[in-house]
Amino acid sequence: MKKTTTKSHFPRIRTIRYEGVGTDNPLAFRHYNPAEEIDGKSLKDHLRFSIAYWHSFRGAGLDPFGGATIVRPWDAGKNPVDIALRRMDAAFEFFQKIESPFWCFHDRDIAPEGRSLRESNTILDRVVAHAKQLQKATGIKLLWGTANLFSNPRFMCGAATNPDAHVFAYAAAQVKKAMDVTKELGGENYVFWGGREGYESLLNTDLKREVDHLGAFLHMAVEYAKSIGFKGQFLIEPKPKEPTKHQYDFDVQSGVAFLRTYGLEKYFKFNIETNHATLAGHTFQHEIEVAAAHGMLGSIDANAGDLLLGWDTDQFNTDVRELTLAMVSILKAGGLGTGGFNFDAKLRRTSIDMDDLFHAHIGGMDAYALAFKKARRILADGKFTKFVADRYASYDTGFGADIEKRKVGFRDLAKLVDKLGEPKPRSAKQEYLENLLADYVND
Ligand code: XLS
Ligand code: NI
Ligand code: NI
Repeated sequence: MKKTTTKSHFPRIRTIRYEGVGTDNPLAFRHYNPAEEIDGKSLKDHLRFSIAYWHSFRGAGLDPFGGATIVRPWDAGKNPVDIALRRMDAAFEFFQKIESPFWCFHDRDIAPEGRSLRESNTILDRVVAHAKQLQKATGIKLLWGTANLFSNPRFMCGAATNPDAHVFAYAAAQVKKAMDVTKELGGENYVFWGGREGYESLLNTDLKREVDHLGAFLHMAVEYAKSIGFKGQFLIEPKPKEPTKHQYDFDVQSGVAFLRTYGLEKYFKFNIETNHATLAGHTFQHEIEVAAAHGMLGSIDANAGDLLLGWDTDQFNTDVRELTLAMVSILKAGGLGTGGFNFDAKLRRTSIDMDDLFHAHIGGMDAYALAFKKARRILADGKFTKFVADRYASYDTGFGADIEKRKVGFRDLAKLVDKLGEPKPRSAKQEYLENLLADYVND
C-alpha cells in the first residue's frame, strides 16, 4: 500500500504486522496475514475488511447517562470543516496501519451539516474531494456509503416513512446526494439501514401507508441510481428495533417479503449485522442462511451484542465458534461478492486510549481470519455437508423426488402411506455434530 504524505496522527503505532500465534506483541496479528495467498487470492482480498467511520472516527463513548469520554487530538479546533479534513487524514492513516482495504461512511459522519441542504452538500463535496485524494494515495477503497437519516431532529418520526411528505422529500434529496458522492468515491455498494423507519405507537401511525412510502422511496433510489449510472449493489440492513420500538425491516425474512411485495427484489441484497440478528431473536448464521437461500447475501456488518444487554452494543466479535458457523454459511453461498466484513463496532466507553482502537480491530480481524480458515477446512472435509445431504436423501429419488418436483399430490401420498406404513424414526445427532464442530473450533 502506498503511503500518504500527511503528518502522523498515530506516531507511536507502526503498521500492524502478522507475527503468528507465537507472538507476545499485542499490536500484531496472530491469524490475519493480509498477504497470505489462498486459492490464488490474498487473505486481504478474501476478507475485504472495512472500517466504519462513524464508530471509529465519530464515536465518543457517549451513553444515555454521560457525555464524551473518547477525545481525539484531531477533533480539537474551531472550524468544523478543517476538523473534518484533518480527521479524514487520521482515518486514512488508521486504515493503512490496520491493513484494512475498505472503509464505509454516512454522509454526516464525514462532513458537518450546514444551514441548508445546499450548504451541507457544498461542505460534503469538499470533504469528499479530500477523501478521493486519500483513496488514490493509499489504494484504500469505499465498500459502501449511506445517508444518516436518523440523527437530525427533522427525522425524529422517520425519513421515508415520515407522516410529513416534506420530510420524505428532504430524505430523498439527502440520499440523492449521498448516492452521488458514493459513486464519486467508487463505492461498491450503497446501504439502506432504516434508522427511524418504524414506529413507537400504532395509535398515531398508518402502518400500511408508511410501508408503501418506503417502497416508493426505494423505487426512486433505484431509478436515480440508473439515471446517474451508479453500478454499486444496493443493500438493505435489517434491524428489528432501536431506535424505534418496531422497525419495518425487522429481519432478513421480513425484508425479503417487503422487497417482493414492492417489486424491488431484483435490485437489493442484504447487509447483515450480527447484533441486529441477535436483537431479532436469531443467530448470525440464521440471517446469513436466509439471505443466501434467496440469493440475496450481500455484505456483513461485523460486530457482536452482549447476552445480558438488550440493545445494539456493537462490540468487536472475538467468538470464533459463532464466526466459524457464519463463515461456513457465507462460503457455502459462494462468498460476499462486492460485499465485505465491515467493523460496525465501537470501543467501550471506558476504552479511551488510542491503541484501544487498534486492539479492537486486531481482535476482530484475527477472529474472522481464523474463522475463515476453520470454515474452509470444515467445507473441504465435507463431514457436515455429507451428514446433511444424507439426512435429506429420501428426497433424491422415488416419491421424495416426485414431491420436490410436485409430481404427486395428497391422494398419491395417502395411497403410498397405506403401503409403507409408519416412517422409521432417525436421530438428528445434534450432540455428535456439536462435538464434531468443537473439534474444529478448538483445534
Ligand atoms: C445501526 C446500524 C448502522 C448502519 C448504517 O444500528 O448498524 O450503523 O450500519 O447506517
Ligand atoms: Ni450496521
Ligand atoms: Ni447496528
